Amino acid sequence: MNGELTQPVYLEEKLREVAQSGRLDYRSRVLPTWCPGCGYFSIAEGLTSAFTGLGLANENVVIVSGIGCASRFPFFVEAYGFHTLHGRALPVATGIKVTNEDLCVVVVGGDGDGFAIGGGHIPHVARRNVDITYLLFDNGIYGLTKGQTSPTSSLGFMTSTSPYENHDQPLNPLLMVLSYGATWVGQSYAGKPHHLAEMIRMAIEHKGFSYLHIISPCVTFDKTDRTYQNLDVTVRDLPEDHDPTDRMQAMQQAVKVSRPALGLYYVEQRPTLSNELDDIAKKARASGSSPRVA
Ligand SMILES: Cc1ncc(C[n+]2csc(CCOP(=O)(O)OP(=O)(O)O)c2C)c(N)n1
Ligand code: SF4
Ligand SMILES: [Mg+2]
Repeated sequence: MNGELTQPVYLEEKLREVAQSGRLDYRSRVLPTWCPGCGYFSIAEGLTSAFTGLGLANENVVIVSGIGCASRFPFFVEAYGFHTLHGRALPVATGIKVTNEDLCVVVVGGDGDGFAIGGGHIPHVARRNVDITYLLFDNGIYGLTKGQTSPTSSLGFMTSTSPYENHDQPLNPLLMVLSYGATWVGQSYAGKPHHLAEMIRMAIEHKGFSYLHIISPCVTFDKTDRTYQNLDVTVRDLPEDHDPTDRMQAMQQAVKVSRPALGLYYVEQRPTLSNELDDIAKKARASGSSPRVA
């Protein structure tokens, strides 16, 4: 037997090792209040690993959220944070980014926050290519309010608001965001923490609007559908020959909802909203006159 494997691992040593890795630099003193086993812990770990990998200074990061279990995130990260209103994180994040281009702006929120009450904002950040990262935590349920059916709940799913099974066709967020013109679209899963950390890092590095869909189990209110047990066997990787510069190919993968594919669906470089605003300002200065109003 390999002697090294029999060496005891002491907690103090392990904690020192984690502290030296730099990951704790992005953890605030507020301990997460999520239920034990919630997929969101894995996302928090992925985000702090991504920040460490990118070497981002805490004071250059802003986490913006709406309302929900997912949206408690800013409290747990040592950075600037803005816990806004339900569904309103994206317009606030847009304002932050266009007024201070140097900041790394990350929006976090759940499927209810993003695709129910806040669904009207996503097309506009996508088409305007606002240079922010949107991490959408999809547990297919309203976790914070104790487990109601959400716009991404599966057909047949039973909750307190669909006691005779959900009859509403679920939305397909990946397909929607791809059709809105997002310039970076990917998918990951809370059960694959290394994949998740890498995808978050890539999303933040992208110049423009990056949308990362993260499938995440709500272990308290969903015991039957989006469980680790079920997801571990249904998720798959995107095919090796997938071309992420081809939006149609990305859409063809996005419709395969029974076997969700993980990875980078689509990427494109296009001027950001701030680039366009600079251009408009230049034109306005050059014209020397007030803009014409019809
Ligand atoms: C204007 C408004 N409407 C409704 C609510 C109640 N509410 C709080 S969180 C939430 C849904 C949260 O679900 P989701 O965004 O999926 O987040 P999760 O808790 O699952 O992480 C709702 C409906 C609210 N806070 N404000
Ligand atoms: S209720 Fe669900 S989503 Fe909310 S913290 Fe608990 S397990 Fe996570
Ligand atoms: Mg949810």
